[in-house]
Amino acid sequence: PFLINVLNHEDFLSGKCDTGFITYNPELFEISTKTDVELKVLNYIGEKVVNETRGYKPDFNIPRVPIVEIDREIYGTKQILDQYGPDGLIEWIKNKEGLLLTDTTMRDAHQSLMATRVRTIDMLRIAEATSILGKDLFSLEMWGGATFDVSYRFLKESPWTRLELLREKIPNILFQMLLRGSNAVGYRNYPDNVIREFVRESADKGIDVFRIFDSLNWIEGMKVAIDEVLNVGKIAEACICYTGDILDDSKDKYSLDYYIRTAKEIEKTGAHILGIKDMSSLLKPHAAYKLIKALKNEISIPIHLHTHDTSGNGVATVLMAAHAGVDIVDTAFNSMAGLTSQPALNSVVAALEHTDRNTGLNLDDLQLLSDYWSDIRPIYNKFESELKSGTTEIYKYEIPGGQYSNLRPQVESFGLGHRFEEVKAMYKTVNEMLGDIVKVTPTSKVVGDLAIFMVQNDLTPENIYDKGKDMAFPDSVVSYFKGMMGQPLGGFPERLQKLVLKGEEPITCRPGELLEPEDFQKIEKHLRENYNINPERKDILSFALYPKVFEDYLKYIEEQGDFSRMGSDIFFYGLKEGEIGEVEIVEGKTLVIKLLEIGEIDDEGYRTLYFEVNDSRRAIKIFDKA
Ligand code: 3PY
Ligand code: ZN
Repeated sequence: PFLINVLNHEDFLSGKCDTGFITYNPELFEISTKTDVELKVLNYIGEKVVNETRGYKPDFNIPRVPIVEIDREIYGTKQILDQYGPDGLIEWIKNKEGLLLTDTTMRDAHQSLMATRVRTIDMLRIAEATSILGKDLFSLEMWGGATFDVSYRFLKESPWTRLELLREKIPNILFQMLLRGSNAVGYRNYPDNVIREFVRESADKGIDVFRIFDSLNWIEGMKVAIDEVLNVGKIAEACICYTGDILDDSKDKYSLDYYIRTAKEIEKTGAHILGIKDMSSLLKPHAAYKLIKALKNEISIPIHLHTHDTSGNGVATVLMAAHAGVDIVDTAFNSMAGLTSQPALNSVVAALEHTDRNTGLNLDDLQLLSDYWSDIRPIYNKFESELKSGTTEIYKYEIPGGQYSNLRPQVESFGLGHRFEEVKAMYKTVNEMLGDIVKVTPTSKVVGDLAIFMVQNDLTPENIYDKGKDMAFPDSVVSYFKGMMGQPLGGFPERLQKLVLKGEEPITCRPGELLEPEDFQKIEKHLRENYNINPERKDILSFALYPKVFEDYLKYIEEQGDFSRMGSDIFFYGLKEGEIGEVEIVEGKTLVIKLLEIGEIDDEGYRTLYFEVNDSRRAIKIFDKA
């Protein structure tokens, strides 16, 4: 249609148009873009309805968004960091008597409960209320870990935009991210210049606290990231990943001594905070007390505890740690807490009222935030695991929270759903074969991949030792034994390493030392030439981290459209027959769409869907793949 508009324009007809024609007459092109965007939205909804939900959509509550008065002067931990720098903030933490809390709802809670699927739009709606009602929180963990990859891969939205928009709406609470050391927000080692640039860009866009870990507790693997965080003047929180059980003398590989030794090494790196990262919910309440008490005597930097509630003992662990003097703990608003997620924030606040570790947070305010998330959560129901209660079997299997809830669908995707119990038992066996290692992304994937491989091929450890020289092991296992994820405590089991590597020599240095620096200019050129974007540093980094995922995302946006402003109920379920939904297409522009009817399938396999869009009738045809 736009061609006709252009051709009929009087300047065009009189031959007066030059290169300024388009600039001076933008309205001529509006019809085209409008119908194009509209068509893409209808197609998206049509595909959902015809090929995914087949017309089924549950009823969802309208989320209760608390009304708050915006306070431009609002003051929180972010202002302390900005005014007094990292050292000022650390002093402030040390002088604080009450327990400080981090809320993980926007990162680990949904990563662990609902496969990281919570969309930016659902975070933005509650952002201002979080800023006001949660003003006394220490930080919000809202970025990093799996959120980066999943945003692009499955949600088709930019994680950078999420960070920037949340930062605008929450100016007062520290933003925290999870950084997998030299694996950044990925599953493999990246060149040092990628790690450094990524830290710089994340800091520029709004991250204040970088929680850095190495999946083998190998300090070398964290040093580049820590160094860069120190360079940019943000908070470096370096972690020890907790595994084993310090209460059990028969488990002596990861003893109290080991943790004290490692904590001292971390303090020497210049990190501002020590993180205890209990990703698998293995830190029992009394172990937490013992560990924190001992560490408080041995190091002087503040301690931030991260745990999960998989075992059902999460709140007890937090309270015992609080009693032993831990400075900060991770929790999630109650409606997003428990099970494989973090212990319940509101419950911890209530438990500590009228004690010397009182958090100072207001329970009524926190309830409003929790209520909002309890309205949002059902939209993501299909991503939740079947786990209904905490389980102490986690102490036996040592599987991290996020992996535990994802393991069943993963095992099912291999056609092994009926052998799930065997896979879990094999996970434990594989851990023993590897010499009892720290299991967290990406080493947890190594253990999971090898366990699935063994169950799938009916292999026992003996079979592996007998016939392993002729087996092609999963990529992650090869990469692990090559030393590409760093060096495990006590070294690699040599016999297995030889079988896996088949003559190839493993490395013993930091993988980053061997990797060629990334050529950012080349990436910029590639993106400029192939996509309709003006690549910024964040785009270049996204490509450096996830080339295929990022290109697929760019293609999707160009070809299918950008649906990041579409409400999540429509994004995941489309519309029901007769339902009216509002879809914002660009800021301030909304389509009111009613799905009138889903037509019968025709001879060629298509269904016609009839819509009303802003009072005009539209019909589109969708191929029914069933
Ligand atoms: C991650 O790396 O994403 C984790 O949450 C590890 O616990
Ligand atoms: Zn976690």
